[in-house]
Formats: sequence, C-alpha cells, structure tokens
Amino acid sequence: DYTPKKSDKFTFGLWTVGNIGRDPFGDPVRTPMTPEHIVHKLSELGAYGVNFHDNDLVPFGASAQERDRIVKSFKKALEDTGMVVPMATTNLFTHPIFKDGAFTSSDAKVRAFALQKTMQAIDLGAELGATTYVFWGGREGSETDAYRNPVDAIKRFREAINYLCDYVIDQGYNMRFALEPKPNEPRGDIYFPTVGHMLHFISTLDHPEMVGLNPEFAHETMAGLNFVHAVAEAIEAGKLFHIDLNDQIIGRYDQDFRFASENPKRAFFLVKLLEDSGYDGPRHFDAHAYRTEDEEGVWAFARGCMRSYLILKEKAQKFNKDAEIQGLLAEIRAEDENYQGPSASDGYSREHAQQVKDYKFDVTALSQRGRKYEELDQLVMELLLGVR
Ligand code: GLT
Ligand code: MN
Ligand code: MN
Ligand code: MN
Repeated sequence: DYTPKKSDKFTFGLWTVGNIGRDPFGDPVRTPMTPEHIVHKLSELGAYGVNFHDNDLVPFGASAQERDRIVKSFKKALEDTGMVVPMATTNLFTHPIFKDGAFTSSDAKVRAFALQKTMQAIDLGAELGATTYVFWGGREGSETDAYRNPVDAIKRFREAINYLCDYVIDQGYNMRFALEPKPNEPRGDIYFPTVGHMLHFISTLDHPEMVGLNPEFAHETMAGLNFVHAVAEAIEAGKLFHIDLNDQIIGRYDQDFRFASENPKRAFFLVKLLEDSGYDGPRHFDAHAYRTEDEEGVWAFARGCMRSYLILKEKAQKFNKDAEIQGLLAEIRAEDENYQGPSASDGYSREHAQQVKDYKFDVTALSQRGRKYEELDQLVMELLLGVR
C-alpha cells in the first residue's frame, strides 16, 4: 500500500499547498489557509515536515510582537503533530523593492536590505529547527544587459553568500545552504541558470563545504535539460543538500505540476537515482494544485505527489529485482567487465600511455555491436505501464 509515512521524509512548502491560484492573467481562486491548518492536514496525510519563506509565516513588515505570536502558534501546531521544519528560505522576490534583484540589485541599499531580511529569516528558520537554508534567486537576473555588467552580478551574489555563511558560523547555527538554480521566470534571464552553473559558483566561495544544491525538476526541464543527469552531477559532487520535486513540460512557463503527472518515465529514473544513491534528505514537493481546484483538490494533489513517489520507488525496487531486466543488464555489461586491456581507470603513466597507444582494437566488431537498449527500455516501459 502506498500510504506515506513520516519515515518517507515527504515535505511541502507552505507556499505549495497554500498556493491560492493567482496567475499573471487571473485573480486567486482559493482562500488562504492558515499555516496551522496546513501543518495539521499535511501531517494527517503522512507528510514529515513543512518548509517556508519568512513571509509565508510572518507577513512582510510585521511587528516583533506579531512575529512572536505567530511563531508561538506555529510551534504549537508542529508540537501537536510531530511535524518538523527541515528547510527554510527568504522571500526575496514578491515585494516591489526586489524588482531589480536582491543580492545582485544595482542599488547598494537594496542589496543591504536583502542581507538584513535574510539574516532575520535565517534566525526564524533556526528557531524552528531548519538545518537547510535555500536560496532561490528568482529576481536575480535581467531583461536587458544594458545596465548591469553580469560579471558584477556574479561578484555581488558571491559576496552575499560569503557574508551569510559567516553569519551562520558566527551564530553557531547547525545550518547548510542549498542554492536553487532556475533559467528564467520571473526574470527574463536568471543568473546561474542551471545546476552546473551553481556547482562551479560554489567552488569559488569562502566556505564551499557549507553550500550545496537544491535542484528542481521543473527548472532544468524548462531549459530543455535532463534533470536526472543534473541531480547525478550534484550527487557525485556531494552537493545534493535538498531537492524540489514537481513536473513540467519542456519549454513552457513554470508549471509546478504534481510530481510525476507529466513525465512519469523521467520521474521514475529520478526516484531510482535518489533511492539507489542513498540520498536521505527530505523529498520536498515544490508544486501546486491546478488552478481549477478547491481545497479538497489541493489535498488530492498533495496525496498524489507522495503516492506517485512511493509507486515509483516500488517500481525501482522491482527493476533491481526483475530477473529479465537484470539478466539483460548483465549481458550488456559482460563485455565491458571482461575487458582486460589498459584503461583510464588504471591511472596515467608514460608506460601505460604507450600501452594504450599500442593496443589493437577490433574497431569493426565494436562498432557493429548492438546495445540492446530498445529491448531494455521496453522492459522498463512495461514495468511502468503495469504489465510486469
Ligand atoms: C518559488 C519558486 C521555487 C522556490 C521557492 C523557494 S519559491 O515558488 O518557484 O522554485 O523553490 O524560494
Ligand atoms: Mn520553482
Ligand atoms: Mn523550487
Ligand atoms: Mn516551478
């Protein structure tokens, strides 16, 4: 049975199930729910935790007393349900002050305000137990490069992240940063558009060990990229600190569909990669219900995200146990494994290089060998389509 358990570590953002269905062409279609109500409902559905932007919880400009009252009531909902807050983040995109960016804004006062807002939000996250802090720079970009040199934007973003790492260290918080790339929307182009761009950027920071990735399925997909490969690169670099799961059609606007609703095959390879890799962080759904839905539809959406993950996880286990699939894989790998000649994994030496240069390859035979991937992929499809 596919009923989620806390141990599955499914999480949702307050802004995801809380999405009221506003879009660029239309007004909200759902009434806002309180954070406490969301926590209770998600817990009933089997979720493990909830994430938030500072302003999902505490409205922009709230007084200190108001903040404390809100946090107290939210903490009570967490205590009553056993729900946790694994991740928190800052809203650096809704308020008009961020129209030209936050950490990369061309206005020094706006950049300093973004630091102030983020440190306050980090304090809030730490108070509620968050150990991962996400940076999604939705407004860090441009529609025209006529004004700001993009090299300056990169330097400013680095200064801000370095500064905030020092802040976390100085406060003694148990917290790591996870940077979330996106190619565009809401800006025409966003700086650091993909996982690969972010990985390099991280290697230039003062505390690279504190900073990793929060890749999102929809974001690489919008750019026409293979999300599974992007996640693999993050995993291999030891940088998969968090993950945003949803679905998306290539080339469209930012859809944030229910997980696995659009491309279940890609979702399957993702779940398989996550499960096989031993990733043990939260499985966070950064998605929202169709605008056609009422509150009941929102919970159907949330249930669907978790259920599809568990179904695909079971499929991944079946893939690993299926005798025909494993037999075919073994057959495909046999020649590779039986190769006795010199290879790159031996490491370089002048003598070894000479051996490689002298080695006689049967180029014709190697070129003519079929890979049997059609057969293998069809087995995967039949597994997914439920006839295996
Ligand atoms: C926003 C965005 C997401 C980010 C969230 C965190 S906010 O919904 O589309 O991808 O993860 O800031
Ligand atoms: Mn997103
Ligand atoms: Mn996201
Ligand atoms: Mn999205």
